[in-house]
Amino acid sequence: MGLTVAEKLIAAHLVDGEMQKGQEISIRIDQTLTQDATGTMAYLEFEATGMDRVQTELSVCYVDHNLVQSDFKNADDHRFLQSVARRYGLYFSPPGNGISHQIHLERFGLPGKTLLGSDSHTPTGGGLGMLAIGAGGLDVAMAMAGRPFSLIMPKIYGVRLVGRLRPWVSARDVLLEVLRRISVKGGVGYIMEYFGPGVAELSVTDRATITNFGAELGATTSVFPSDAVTRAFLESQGRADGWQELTADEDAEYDEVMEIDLSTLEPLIACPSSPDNVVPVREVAGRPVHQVLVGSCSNSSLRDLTVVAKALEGRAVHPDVSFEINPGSRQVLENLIDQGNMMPLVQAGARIHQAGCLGCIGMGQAPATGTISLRTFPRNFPGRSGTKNDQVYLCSPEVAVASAITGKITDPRDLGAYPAFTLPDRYLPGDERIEPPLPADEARKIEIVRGPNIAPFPEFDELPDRWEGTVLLKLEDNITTDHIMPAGAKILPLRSNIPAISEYVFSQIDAEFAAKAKQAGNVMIVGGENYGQGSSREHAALAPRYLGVRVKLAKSFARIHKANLINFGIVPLTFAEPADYERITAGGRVVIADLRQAVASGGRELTVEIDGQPIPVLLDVSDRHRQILLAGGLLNWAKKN
Ligand code: MIC
Ligand code: SF4
Repeated sequence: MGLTVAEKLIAAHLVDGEMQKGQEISIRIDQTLTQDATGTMAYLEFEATGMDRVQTELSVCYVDHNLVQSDFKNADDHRFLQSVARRYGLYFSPPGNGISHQIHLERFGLPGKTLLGSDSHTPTGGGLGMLAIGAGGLDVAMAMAGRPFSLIMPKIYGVRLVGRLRPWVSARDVLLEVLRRISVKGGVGYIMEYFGPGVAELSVTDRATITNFGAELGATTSVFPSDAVTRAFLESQGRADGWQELTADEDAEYDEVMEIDLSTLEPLIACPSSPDNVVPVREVAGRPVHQVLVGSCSNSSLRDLTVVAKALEGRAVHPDVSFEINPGSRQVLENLIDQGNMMPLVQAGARIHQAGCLGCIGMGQAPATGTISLRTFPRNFPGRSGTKNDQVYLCSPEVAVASAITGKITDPRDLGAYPAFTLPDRYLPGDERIEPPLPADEARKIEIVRGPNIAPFPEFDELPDRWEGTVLLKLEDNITTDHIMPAGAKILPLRSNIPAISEYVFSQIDAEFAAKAKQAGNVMIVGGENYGQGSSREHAALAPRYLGVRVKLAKSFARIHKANLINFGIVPLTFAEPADYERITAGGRVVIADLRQAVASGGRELTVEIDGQPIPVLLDVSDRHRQILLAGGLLNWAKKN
């Protein structure tokens, strides 16, 4: 039987296990990326491995999230990261250079390679035909130390594209359509692989928008083939040498297939407050908007900003709208200026920001109370914008600009003719500020700069024989890591300091959670389906663990969060009978009489006693995971081995 693109990528990197769906496999990692908000921890963890230099073909340390320097904390972290990159042989991309995923696509990503990134939107690289996977910082640290990455061999979901997008409809609408069909948990356990004649109609940055936003399906990653379009993109980046063709075999078989006729798509929009709450724009057209943001790793390429600039030529932004541009990278900015497309933005009244994540992670740009904010971002989880009860809609750059002009949600087809534009055959590289790795002898002389914001990594104990605790929270389906460990301008700067950031665990849900957890000492959290969706932030496991959370019981878990729980010694249990969820109340007293023995035994079934009632639960983890849980976490385990 022939292979899909994803299977070929896995086969070429397989170091352990068999490519049988549902079985654990390990793959070699060629490249890694980190961003600052997860990177500081990842490098503290890398240091703990005792390695002298990264072992990958290429590793990049980006600073793109914590750009607001309202005190010393973020600036401290930036200096720490720069010194770490110099010391351990990484590329370093400083603040202002742009978003990790956009820059990686432009300057480093290559078809046929594997990329592990400490950010859930790492699958952006799938647009180039890479196997690009998001993971917790500790997994990325281990990959930098040369260890293979372990994952469950995913099933392959083929998305067959036919036809061609019509004017004013773009890549964002393709994934909104997929989200509309299969929801934020529809991709769990799958790699989404795009194929069919419609693929050739999409540029690499369009493909990257789709694989990036595909993170919202809960998928392991998403991937496109590498073809002539990929080669042309690499040529435009002066990197054609790295091109290789990578396509699925004629007789490749997908576990599921859906077909999308691009020519039938219309402009779509995700309503508050989930990326899968998708409707055609015309259904919500006319609602007044007060903020429109174009940016983020999903939609801030040169193409995206060029369309916006062209649509604004001779037009102005509505006076009630704050229209803001967050460029994806310095390269995007340089080329936009070079092509003469910055002027229409400025003259139309756009607010131009530095390249980076900014409001996408609540670093500024919070919307006004009770108003609608339209964003070309991948996430609109409740409160993520920084405003309580926010009303954030997700849409394409086309819908964004049309709405900014009219002051209300607008189907861009109402603007008339689609603006003509061309993109450069050869981009200005825009990487003046990217520092290449130092040679090993120079690197060894570098001293790592640790400001007071960098707290040492906490020590954790082994799994106890018997565990008794309290159900402190009982939560519904689709709880995000933004609920568990919120971000935003106030909390993000504490990412390098676990004791400090742990004070904010679940603070959106219960402002007293941290105090209650410390008092209870041993805590269990109960959740519904798809628990922990969203970000790769390991702080959503690490900080609760610090507060005494040792067991989580849910109907199902999101992939990265489950891996992070195991990495920090939190036991991820699922209900054997989902109906038992109803039998649990917050405040319940939990006893797991033989926890250690149950984890060590290798058995899948165990019993948890909650308020005296036995509840059958499952522990679906590999043998390696069991060893990690017994040791109290991956770092403890790695030190022993
Ligand atoms: C996000 O979009 O949620 C983030 C912020 O980029 C996260 C990483 C983080 O929490 O630092 C992600 O997507 O993994
Ligand atoms: Fe940054 Fe937003 Fe992309 Fe996360 S989703 S990496 S915060 S731009």
